[in-house]
Amino acid sequence: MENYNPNAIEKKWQKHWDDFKPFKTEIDKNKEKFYALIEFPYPSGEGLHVGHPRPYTALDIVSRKRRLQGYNVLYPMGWDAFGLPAENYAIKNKIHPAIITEKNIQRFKAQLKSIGLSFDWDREINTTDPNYYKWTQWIFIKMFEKGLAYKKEMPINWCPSCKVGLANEEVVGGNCERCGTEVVHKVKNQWMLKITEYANRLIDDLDEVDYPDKIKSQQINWIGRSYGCELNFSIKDSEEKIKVYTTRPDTIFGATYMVVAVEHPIIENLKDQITNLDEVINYKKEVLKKSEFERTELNKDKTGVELKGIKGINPLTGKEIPIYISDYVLMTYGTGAIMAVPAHDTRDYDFAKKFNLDIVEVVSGGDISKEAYTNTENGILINSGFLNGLEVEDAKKKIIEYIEKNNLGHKKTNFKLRDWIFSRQRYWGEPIPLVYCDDCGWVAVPEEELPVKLPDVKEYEPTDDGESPLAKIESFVNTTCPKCGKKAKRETDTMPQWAGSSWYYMRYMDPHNNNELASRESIDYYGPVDWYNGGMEHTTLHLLYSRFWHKFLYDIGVANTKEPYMKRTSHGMILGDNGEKMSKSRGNVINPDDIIRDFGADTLRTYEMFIGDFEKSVPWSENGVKGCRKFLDRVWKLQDIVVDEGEYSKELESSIHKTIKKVSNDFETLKFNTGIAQLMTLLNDFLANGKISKKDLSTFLILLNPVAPHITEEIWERFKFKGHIYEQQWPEYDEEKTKDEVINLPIQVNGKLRANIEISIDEEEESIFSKAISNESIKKYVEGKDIIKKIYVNGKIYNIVVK
Ligand code: ANZ
Ligand code: ZN
Repeated sequence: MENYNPNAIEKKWQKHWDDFKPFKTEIDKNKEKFYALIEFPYPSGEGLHVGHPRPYTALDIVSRKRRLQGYNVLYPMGWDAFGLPAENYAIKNKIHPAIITEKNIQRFKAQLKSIGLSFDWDREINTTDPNYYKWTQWIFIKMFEKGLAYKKEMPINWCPSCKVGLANEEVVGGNCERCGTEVVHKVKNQWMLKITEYANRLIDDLDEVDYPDKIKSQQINWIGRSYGCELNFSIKDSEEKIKVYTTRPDTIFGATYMVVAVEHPIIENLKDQITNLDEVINYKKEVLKKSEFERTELNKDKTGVELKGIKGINPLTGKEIPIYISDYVLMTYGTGAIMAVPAHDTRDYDFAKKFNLDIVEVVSGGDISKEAYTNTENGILINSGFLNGLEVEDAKKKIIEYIEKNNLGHKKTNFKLRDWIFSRQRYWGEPIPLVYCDDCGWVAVPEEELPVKLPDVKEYEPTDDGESPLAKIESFVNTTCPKCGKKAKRETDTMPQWAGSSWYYMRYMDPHNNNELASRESIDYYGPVDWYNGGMEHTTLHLLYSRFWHKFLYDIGVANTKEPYMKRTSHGMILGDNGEKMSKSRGNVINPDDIIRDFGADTLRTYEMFIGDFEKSVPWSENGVKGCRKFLDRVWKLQDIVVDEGEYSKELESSIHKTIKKVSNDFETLKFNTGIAQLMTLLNDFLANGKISKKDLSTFLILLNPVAPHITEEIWERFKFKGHIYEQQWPEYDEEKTKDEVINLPIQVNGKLRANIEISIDEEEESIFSKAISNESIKKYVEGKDIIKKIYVNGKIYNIVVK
């Protein structure tokens, strides 16, 4: 028999799958559906890197296995193709982004096909296709009609390098998520989406889905729901009041000063009473230069200025307390003002130390001479009048009752989440489908006129003042008002990159529909996504955004479930062989094309799944690749030892049933590596046995097929088994036969055989030893003697040496 030659085999099967489309999905109500989804890629100019196939192969394995188990599997692929890189390339090379994007897509697609992924290519989508973004625009208009899209002048995060506004989610540590440049604030008129309206549901509905805890808690923290109360502090000799937001009303007796944000209106309102107004204004100017990130950094030196000439009054102690402005209080959260409780809040503590302010302990249990006592769960209230002696939770209830009864304030839930800044001043995105009319205001483009297509432009360069390149195209900008017919102007901002991906999973269900984003029938059948794998970095971006859009689509009767994705998993990164992130500059990038050329796609797939824990980051290893290729070489050799027709070979039966069980289980629980290891063990058993039945072989091939689809189909065909593997059934196992086998183990004492005892094949040495020495025929040789050595040859013999 000739050697294993993956290149020839793999091309042959890829062509076969292209021609016969065994992975094409149609609605079939007699079959249970399974919808597997992986995050569709941005088709960059660099092509695929070895990180991409890891999640793709993982869900390909699950999909192939589920098909064999009788499910109707939807496993689609497409392109998230709007975005800055194509546009930046266009600026540099004066080539239209659509042309570059198309070229990149063709390359990506060829690469994906060369890996043998079982996508239903007839459902391919592309977010930059007008037939697709027509529906992205349609959803936006629905949101606009429901008041969820609104335009607002506000300071936004602005990346001076990308010349584009960013959403909060796109700012990481004060820097642009994309290019790392420090973000500045710029006041701009922006389209906003009211994601905050969904804040509670975005937290509460997480109970319904199977996501890793880490993802759930990251979303929950990002949304940042907190329960507290708003309450008014009077100002001495003034009608003005300052409303504060606190989550710790129980600590109110310890509020020894107040802080308001530098933007707080009280400064303007009481400017005649404030005696150090110049100092205040200067400080404000300094603070406004800083980013929100810098302002709220925990470990920095505290700064601030007292508003001299005015005093607040603590409504519970009746004491006059000073009022400060400081950068650590933000105007954008709560009420923009706080009651400061230095004994129990770290930032207040640092501030009080610096400005020599009173620190009054109101919950006992800490040592406030050293630091603020913040984790007061088990504390007891002190120095707090009628709250004294209570535990924190009880004190909260009692004080809120008091506050509400005395009209000082009321309970309040707050969120950290802000509305989604949805405008981008760039070319390569979906045009926002609205028109401005002097008489009618903002008017939606009528549905019949969608999509609003991106016009051709010559200059893609955004302007420094933050105007989209579209603003320069008169023929695009000037239009008529859909309502009154008068002259009107189009919106020239485009949507952010996250728009198209916020609903793409739905389009896959019915990708060619020209009348609806997807038919009711297809949504009812395929929805929701059963298993969605994607990057951890999208937890508070795409994953959150798409859950929001889905909930909106649910509210307007398009979606049929509250949540889009029933289960979410996340893969670790593949690092360079030096353990660092793969990057051009480090020179450690591995190109999957090279691996496929030198070792074959099946080796690449096997290796990417065998490389380590799916959820962990792991370094690439050339030796690991070679090892997987060797495994497949040995699989190929199985052909030489097939001897007869019959059922499972008696000697191998138990191994086979165990393998079916383990592989079936491991492929569903992200343990692809141990599943493959089990297949390697079974292969060893086969080769050690020296001969196998056709039934042994066919079962092995089906089990390995999801991981290595080409070689297994090829061997299947060579043995003239019926049809193709993709038409077979996943094997079943017999629980009884997976039980550990019992063997008779010869026991020697000082090298002489004295007994045989029954043990199970996996039995621990310790247990074998105690069985052996309590055996009657062994006892007499060891009793009263010193045991100086024990030698166990796994499953073969046990020798005890005594003196
Ligand atoms: C008094 C207090 C005592 C507070 C105490 C905390 C601990 P979360 O949980 O994140 O919602 N705060 C309120 N508005 C603020 C603003 N605009 N800028 C900065 N800080 C603000 O945090 C709520 C707490 O953060 C509030 O409760 C308030 O300080 C502060 F032992 O009030 B607290
Ligand atoms: Zn009009």
